[in-house]
Amino acid sequence: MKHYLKVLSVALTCLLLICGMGSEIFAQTTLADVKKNRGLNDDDVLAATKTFMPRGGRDDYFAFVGTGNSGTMIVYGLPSMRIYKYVGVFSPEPWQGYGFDDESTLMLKKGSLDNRLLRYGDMRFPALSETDGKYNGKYLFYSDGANSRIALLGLDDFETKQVLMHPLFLNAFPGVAVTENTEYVIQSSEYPTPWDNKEADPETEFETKFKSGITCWSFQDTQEEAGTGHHIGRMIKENSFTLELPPFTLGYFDTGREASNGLLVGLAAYKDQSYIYVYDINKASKLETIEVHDFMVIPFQVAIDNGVFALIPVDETPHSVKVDPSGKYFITATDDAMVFDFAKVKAALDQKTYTSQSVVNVPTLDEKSLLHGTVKIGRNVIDNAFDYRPNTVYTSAFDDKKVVRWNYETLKVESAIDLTFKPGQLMTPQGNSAEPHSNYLTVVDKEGLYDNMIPIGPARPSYQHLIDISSDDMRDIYTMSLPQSNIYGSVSVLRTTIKPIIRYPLGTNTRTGEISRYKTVAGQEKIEREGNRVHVFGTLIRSHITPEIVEVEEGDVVTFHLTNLERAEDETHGFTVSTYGVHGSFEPGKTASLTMVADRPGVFPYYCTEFCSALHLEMEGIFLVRPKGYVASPETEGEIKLTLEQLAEYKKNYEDKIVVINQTQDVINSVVTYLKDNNYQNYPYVEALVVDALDQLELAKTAKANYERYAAEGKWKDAFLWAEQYWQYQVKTADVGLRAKKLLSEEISK
Ligand SMILES: [Cu+2]
Repeated sequence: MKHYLKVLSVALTCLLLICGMGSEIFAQTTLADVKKNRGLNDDDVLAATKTFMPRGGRDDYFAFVGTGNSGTMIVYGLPSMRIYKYVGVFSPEPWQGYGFDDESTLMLKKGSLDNRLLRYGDMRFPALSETDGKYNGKYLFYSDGANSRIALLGLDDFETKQVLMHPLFLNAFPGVAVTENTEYVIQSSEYPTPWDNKEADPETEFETKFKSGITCWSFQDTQEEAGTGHHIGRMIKENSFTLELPPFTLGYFDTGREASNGLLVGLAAYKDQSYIYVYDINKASKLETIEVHDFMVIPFQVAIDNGVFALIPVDETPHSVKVDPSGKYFITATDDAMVFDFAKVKAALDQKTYTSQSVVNVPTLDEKSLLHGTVKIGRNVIDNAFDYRPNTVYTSAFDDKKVVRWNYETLKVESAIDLTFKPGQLMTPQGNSAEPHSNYLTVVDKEGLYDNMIPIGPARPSYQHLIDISSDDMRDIYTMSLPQSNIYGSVSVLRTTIKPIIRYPLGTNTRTGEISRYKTVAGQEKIEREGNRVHVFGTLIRSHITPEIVEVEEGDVVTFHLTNLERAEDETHGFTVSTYGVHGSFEPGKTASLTMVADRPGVFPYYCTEFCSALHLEMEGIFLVRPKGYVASPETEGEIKLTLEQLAEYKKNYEDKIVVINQTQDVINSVVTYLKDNNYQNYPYVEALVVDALDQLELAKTAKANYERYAAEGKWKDAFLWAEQYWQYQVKTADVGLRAKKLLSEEISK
C-alpha cells in the first residue's frame, strides 16, 4: 500500500510538472545551483559547453567509424558526439531493409563467395574519397577482413552502394586507403591463404602454395545525374589488379600524396620479423598481368624484376604506419617512432639500392639510410594522427595512458596529455588527407572501465573520447559510448563538404541509382499474375498503402514492388508482411521490392512500420493466402459490407474531419497571405520551402477529389479515409508554410 502511494505521488508530481504547475516546488535553477547540486567544477562546465549543441546549431564535422565485427558503420557528429545513423554495410540491418529487400539482398549475395547472405563483417579502418588529396565528401570505402569483401558507400544518402567479394583472398586486412584522386581503392590480404581455394598443407606447402597480395580496385566516379545531386560511383573489377606476394601477414597501410603519390607503404610480417613494405602502384599499373580467377594479377617475379616492391626490416612491430599531410614523411606507431623520408625511400626503390639480404626473394632496403629520425614516445604505442599545425603528430602510448604531441620535423616532443584510460586508435578531423583540420582529437578506449559508466554485464560497448587539442593544454572533454561496436579507426570530414539529398527521383532503386523498372505512380497500381508468379505494383503515401488487399494462392511466389510517392522531407514509410520475414524502408521517391513464397495459408496484415504521420495506423492492408486449390464462392467476392451503425459512425467522423480541414485551411491562407505580402520569392531558401509546401497541396488535390466523390456516393468509410489523407497533406503544408514564415520574418528583420 505504501509503495502504491509512493508511485501515485511520483505520478502526480510528474503530471504537475508536465502541466507546468510545479513551478513553486521546482524553480528554474541558476548555473551556480546546478554546479553545486551536481558537484561540478569549472572544468566540467567548460567541457560540457564545448560539446553542447544549442538549438539551431550544427556539428562542424561528420565522423565515420567501422564497428568491427558488427559490420555496420556509425555516423556521428563532432563536437557533439551525437550518433546520427547506423548504416548496414556488411551485415543485414532491418531498419533500412538492408538484406531484407530484394535490391540490397541481391547486392550482398552477389558480393559473397557462393551467393550466400553473410550476416556479419569485420570493418575497422575506412577511407573517404579524395580529389587532389583532399576529401570530396562523395564516397566512403570499407574492407571486410573476415570475409574479404570491399564496400562502397554513397554519402549523398549514406547508403551502401556496392559490395564485392575478393576473387583471390579469403581474408583481408580490415582497412582501405585511396590514391590522391580516388583512382584506386587499395585492399590487401591479412593472413596468407592459397588462392585456388584448394587444400594445402600449412606445414610443408606454406611457402609454395600460400600467398598474400595487394589489390588496387579501380574506381570510377560517374557524372551527377542531371539536377539530382545523385552520384553513382563504382569499383570496376575488370580494371582492377592484384600484386602477387609471398605468404606475408599484411597489416595497416597508407598511400602517399603529392611527391609520394602513387606509392603505398604498409606493414608486413614473415617468420617473426616485421617489415615495412613500399609498393610503387603507378609503375605496377603499367606492368603486364596474367588472369587468375578472371582477375588481373601481376606475377610476383614480374613485380620484383621491375623494382615495384621492397621491404624495410624494422626491429619493433608497428601498430600503424601513416603518411603525413604533405606526403614528405611516413611515421610508424612504435615506441621509438620512426620518421621515414619518403623521397629517400622512393629513390632507393627506383635505383634498386637494395641490401644484400632478401626475404623469400623480396629485396630489402636499409632502414637507417631512409630515416629522417626517431623519437622516443612511450610504452606500447598504438597510433598516430596529424593536424593542421606544421609537422605536428599526436601519438597514443597505451601503457603510459597518454597522448603525446610532437614535431616530426624537429623530432622534439612538445606536450602530452595524461589520460584516465589506455588510449588506442586516434583520429583528427580530415587528418588522413592533405588538408587536416584540428581542435579535436578522438581516442578509442576499448576497456571502458569507468567509474561514471553504468555496468551493464560482462559485454561492454567501446568508448570514444573527445580531446580538445585547440591549445597547448589538451583536455579530455567527452566520453561517448558506441554500442554494437568494437571500434578501431575512424575518419572525419567537414560537414559542409557532404551534400546529402532529401529525396530520390521518383522510382529510384537506391542501390543502383537507376530508375527501377518496378516504379509505380499513383493510379497505376496493379497486380500481375503469370502462373504462380505474382507481382504487386504498389504505392505508399500518407496514409495509404495501395493496393489494400493482395489475394494469392498457397505456393505462389509473390513480390511487392513498392514506390514511396512522397516528395516531403523525412517522409519515410516502412513495409512488412507479418510473419513473412521481409522488411523494406522506403524513403521519399524510393522503389524497392520484397519477395516471398506464400507458403502458409491465412490472413497476414501488412503495414507501414515507420511512424510517418498521425494517420500512420491507417497504412495497412491484408495479404490473403488462400489454401491451394481454393475456389471462391460468389458470396465471398466483392467488398466487405459495413453495418448501418458503422456507416453512421464513419459519416460523423467524416463531417468532423471536414470542420478540421476548414480550420487548417484558414491557417494556410493566412500564412500564404503573409508570404506573398513579403515577397518570399526574393529569399531562395524560403522559396524552396514554399515550393515544397505547394508540392504537398498538389498531391492533396487527388485526395480531395476522392473524398468528395465518396461522400457524394455515401461511401463514408472511404470518404473519411481520404479526408484524413487530405488533412495530412494540409498539416504538412501548414507546417512547412509556418517554417517558411518564421524564416522570412527573420530575414526581413535582419
Ligand atoms: Cu507510413
